Amino acid sequence: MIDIKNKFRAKADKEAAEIKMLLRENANTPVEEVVVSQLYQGMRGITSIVSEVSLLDPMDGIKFRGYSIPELQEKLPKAEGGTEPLPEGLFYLMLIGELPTQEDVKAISKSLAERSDIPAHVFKTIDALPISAHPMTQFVTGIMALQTESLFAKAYSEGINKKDYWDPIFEDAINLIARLPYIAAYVYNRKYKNGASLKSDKSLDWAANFALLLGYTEIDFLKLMRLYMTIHADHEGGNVSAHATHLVGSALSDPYLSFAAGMNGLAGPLHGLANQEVIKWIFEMLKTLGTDAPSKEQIAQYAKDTLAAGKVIPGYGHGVLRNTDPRFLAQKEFAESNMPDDKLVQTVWNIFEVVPEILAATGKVKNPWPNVDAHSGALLVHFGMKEYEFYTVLFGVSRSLGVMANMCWSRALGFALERPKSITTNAIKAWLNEGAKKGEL
Ligand code: HAX
Repeated sequence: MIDIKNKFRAKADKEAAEIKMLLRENANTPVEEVVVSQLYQGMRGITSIVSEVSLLDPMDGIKFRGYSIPELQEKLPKAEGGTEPLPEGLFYLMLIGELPTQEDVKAISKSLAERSDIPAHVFKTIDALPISAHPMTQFVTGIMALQTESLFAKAYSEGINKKDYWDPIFEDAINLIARLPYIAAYVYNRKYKNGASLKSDKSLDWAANFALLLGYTEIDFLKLMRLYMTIHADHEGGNVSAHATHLVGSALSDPYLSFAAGMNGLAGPLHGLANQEVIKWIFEMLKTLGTDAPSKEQIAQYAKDTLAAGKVIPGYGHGVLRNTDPRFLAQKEFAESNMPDDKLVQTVWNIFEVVPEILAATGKVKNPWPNVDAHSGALLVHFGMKEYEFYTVLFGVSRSLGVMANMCWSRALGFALERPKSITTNAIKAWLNEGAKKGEL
């Protein structure tokens, strides 16, 4: 890991020098016009954050350091006999900006396995919650309890030089990624498996060991976890979980505090919780219709009824994407190879055939196509993981890869405290009146 850390530092130094040059010549170059409606629409489309590790194209979907998901599936190292990329490889790519070798990936897997010990108080803190607490609440509570281990918080209290912030941040980031599967699996076993003890095999890669911790040993589930942990890792910097982590980190809150903030955002139904909402919506539909194989006509009517009741169709739509999410397609391909006859999966595909037209017909939904959450639940149910309230925790474990890689970059580049300007409607009105008087508007 020390080689990877040194390589990261060298890359960050080079990039810091490039940004300095860029700013010397372009500090006051305007980026784009912001219109009044954007202030009221969640800042949609306003370019305001630099996140080096991934970039989202509205039509082509996410690219990690320039590589699309199909390219990653081809180019990232795989486990022996595996068909899916290893998420450690994606982490390396996001962190270093280059495709890793098999050896680089092995070094990360080994380091993660070595760093995965968790102090007992973390589990005791989770145990203080009622078993009925949502898995995301239990997960975030565990992460907060783990904050006692932050090397950055300790170094800061001892007066670390700001040039060295990146070092304990880097260590915290890797330690956190190493430990999250254990916290997640503890929550799963506590809530759904009568507190069964965790079984791990530290010789396995990170995602496969996570599958084992959750009690799943089927080889295809291990493959699914590698794919799942790869495709959910990052979605550029503006989505709620990435942005919240970045924002809180900009106050020099340590990686544990920052990641917990991001996870609280992921737990919202318009963001990561959508993955549980999708399967809940489908299960309710099957129950209402009294069938496990609804026709397209039945699905269409159910979707229309959902809209008429003033609810969203979960798993569809996006703040940036304007096309079918390649993460949906990667999961569809996985299902086509591994479980083409699964009835729930077929229902997901039938929903994909009828819902976009219905959403488009509303005339207001900007993206009627499925996002990542539309497919993931059906794959998990296939392998027996029916406890859908847990799904967002899986998403969260994966998301740590992207937001932690990004946090390493933010501190290594010395990014500033985030502090955008807010404004009142009265101030907007005054400004509009002023402009109208001067004939500028
Ligand atoms: N079902 C019903 N209505 C929808 C819709 C959907 N799937 N998607 C958008 N709309 C509605 C919006 O609620 C909005 O309605 P109002 O004008 O009445 O407020 C209108 O269409 C315009 O919205 P938009 O501009 O197309 O979409 P936004 O950028 O405002 O919102 C959301 C993007 C993802 C929040 C939205 O599409 C949605 O609520 N989808 C369902 C929930 C979901 O799947 N979330 C997960 C998104 C991906 C993600 O973060 N994964 O973790």
